[in-house]
Amino acid sequence: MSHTVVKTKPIEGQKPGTSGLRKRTAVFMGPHFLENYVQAIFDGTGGVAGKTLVVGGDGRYFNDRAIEVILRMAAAGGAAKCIVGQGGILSTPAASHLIRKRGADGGLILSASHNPGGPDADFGLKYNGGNGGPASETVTAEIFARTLDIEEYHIVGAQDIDLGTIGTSELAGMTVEIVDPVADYAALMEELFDFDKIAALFAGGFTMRFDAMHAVTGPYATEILEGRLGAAKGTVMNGVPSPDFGGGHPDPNPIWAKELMDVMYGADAPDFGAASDGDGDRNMIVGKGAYVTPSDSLALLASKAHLAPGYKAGLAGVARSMPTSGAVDRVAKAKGIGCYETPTGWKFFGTLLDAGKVTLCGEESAGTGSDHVREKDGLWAVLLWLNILAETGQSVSELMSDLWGEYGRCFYSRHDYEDVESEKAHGMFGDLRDSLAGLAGTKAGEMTVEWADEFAYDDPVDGSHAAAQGLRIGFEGGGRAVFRLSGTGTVGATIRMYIEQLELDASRFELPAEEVLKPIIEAALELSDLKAKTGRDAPNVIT
Ligand code: G16
Repeated sequence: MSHTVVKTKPIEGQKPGTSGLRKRTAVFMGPHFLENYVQAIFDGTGGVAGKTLVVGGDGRYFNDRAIEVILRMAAAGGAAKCIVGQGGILSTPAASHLIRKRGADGGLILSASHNPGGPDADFGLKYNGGNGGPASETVTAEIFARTLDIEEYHIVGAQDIDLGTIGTSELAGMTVEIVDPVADYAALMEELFDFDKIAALFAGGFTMRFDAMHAVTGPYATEILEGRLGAAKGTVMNGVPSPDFGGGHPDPNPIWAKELMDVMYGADAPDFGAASDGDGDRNMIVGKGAYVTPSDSLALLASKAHLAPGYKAGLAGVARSMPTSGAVDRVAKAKGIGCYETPTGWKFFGTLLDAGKVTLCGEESAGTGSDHVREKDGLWAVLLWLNILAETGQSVSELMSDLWGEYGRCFYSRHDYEDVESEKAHGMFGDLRDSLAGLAGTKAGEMTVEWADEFAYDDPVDGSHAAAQGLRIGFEGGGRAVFRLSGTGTVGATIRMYIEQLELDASRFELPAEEVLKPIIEAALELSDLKAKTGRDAPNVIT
């Protein structure tokens, strides 16, 4: 078998974002692009000689072709073994689990997460370390540095590996093991949750719809919900992964999971609804006519996790990303456990989880997870909800009303301005940053600014410092607005504006969020001058 050393040059645009590298599929398929980035990952992580890697992805267009390239390059680099999900399929949390369970040195996960897939849409590649979590800031910087001075990559010439057949084969001295992508993950879920109790709930007539959005959780949800827990056939909708996600946008929020929302807000709605994203790490929870925000879901799970066997000893602590609402903080305070506020990106939870400081973490961007893996985990969150519903016998709405009654309600919303001209977005951001120091005391509409700052984070475990993690404006009365530039977009810049207001008056809990949040939204738009500076009248997506 030939080992080829291909001379190459750095390619622009290989700076990893919040979660690996995401680009248009056509860019990844361009000459040397994928190969350069894979070589940069290998080199940036100290080479792959003698290592074991987990490889798999969300099944989007180019997934299988890219895996064949990665395998041939890993073989050329002298890797001992690659463990690959059958058909090239591995959800992000399942990959994280497999890395940990097999003691692998790391893994390559092919996904652009919730971004659409297909030849004209998006592709992505991320590296996870031996703890099963996203590469740390330091490793990401090493990989990026390597993309800037790369001169060659290594690849063996070989026939394609048959990804469809479970078993072991050899590729230029490297072992390739094709594994069932679902089995190990499902076994882990059985350890954490009371499957008998949840099965009894379904047997008693409880109904559910899970929208896999034509993405990777289809096979996982079908096996676990319909197979092991006895939920009715048809509980899982859009359950067959397709290379372009059925032409959809596999992002589990009320906008993109409209099909599920229509079911849950329609006549004869089932008791419980949930959805997951492209690579299976995000989740959306919705009861009969009752959407639960990700921030509220995190708070509810933190308050009731002890009802599931895997968490019966209680939680060591909780963590949330900075733009996530403070709902979980109030639960943690009442429980007397630690609560950490980290920058956006799951990687920042890794050190806290590894050090045993937190058990549960979550983000406003529909991610919730625990120390069972080092990624957020969509189906895990759904199963924890099911376990809680089975134990309490309450409905989603009842659980949420009780939570608000106990801790108050954090009204919350996120406005996304997508594909803004990069220069304008950065201009607006820079101006707002410059004005922060003088904002306290400023009046904007009905609101008065109490404080403003730029969020920075010092990791309490490894001491690393992360600067420039979002602009925050706190208002008198406890309201807050946050501005961030997305790290996962593939075109132009995406500005996210997050708005939050804690309400303790129970007579206001049922008010529409838009009404409660309106004065803060207007004040935030005025202070940032977003509309004039970006030329955008309204957000593209409101969640
Ligand atoms: C990724 C990270 C998440 C993070 C999100 C933020 O999500 O894994 O931890 O919250 O990006 O995205 P943005 O920078 O666009 O706000 P995913 O699901 O895309 O991998």
